[in-house]
Amino acid sequence: MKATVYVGIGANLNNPTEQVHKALSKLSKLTKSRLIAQSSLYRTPPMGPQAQDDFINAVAKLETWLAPIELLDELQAIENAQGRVRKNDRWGPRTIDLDLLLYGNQVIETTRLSVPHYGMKERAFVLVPLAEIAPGLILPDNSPLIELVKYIDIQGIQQL
Ligand code: A4P
Ligand code: MG
Repeated sequence: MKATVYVGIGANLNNPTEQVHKALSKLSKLTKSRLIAQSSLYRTPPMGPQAQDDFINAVAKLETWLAPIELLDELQAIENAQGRVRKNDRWGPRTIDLDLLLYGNQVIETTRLSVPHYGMKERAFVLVPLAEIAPGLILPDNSPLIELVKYIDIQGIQQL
């Protein structure tokens, strides 16, 4: 069955702007899927350890015939192809991070996958680009995206 999904993209190493563009290009060619919309790129202050560069963030909207876990596999393959090295430093620097934010209206809790992404409701670097391409979105828990955006701290978020 076809689903509308949103993917959060983040990078802060090795020319992050180029990393985000590369990831968007890969997403536009993803098997069994179609890229419907992409947000602007945003420069955002790091959440977590502050001694790292600013991030470049964006959000992509896709239609996909891939099952959630198949989509996660594809996203991780893109991360790996772009030289993502998984380290133990939580929220540390990365060449590319692709998070499955939403898969239709589904709520998924498995060992490999939590959807909606656990942090998305508190993160300006997710909500702002998401609201740019999906202003009318209602999350699976029935919260309207515009309500969430009203109350988050958007200081330091710069649309490029
Ligand atoms: N996983 C479970 N659910 C999902 C999902 N919905 N999407 C599992 C993607 N993966 C999901 O992910 C670890 C495991 O989570 C995966 O193997 C998958 O099975 P990871 O990408 O290796 O780990 P991570 O991203 O380092 O960890 P975490 O805690 O998810 O980090 P976040 O939450 O992604 O935060 N500051 C700014 N300004 N912008 C950013 O983009 N990003 C982070 C990382 C920190 N600070 C940031 C930003
Ligand atoms: Mg991640």
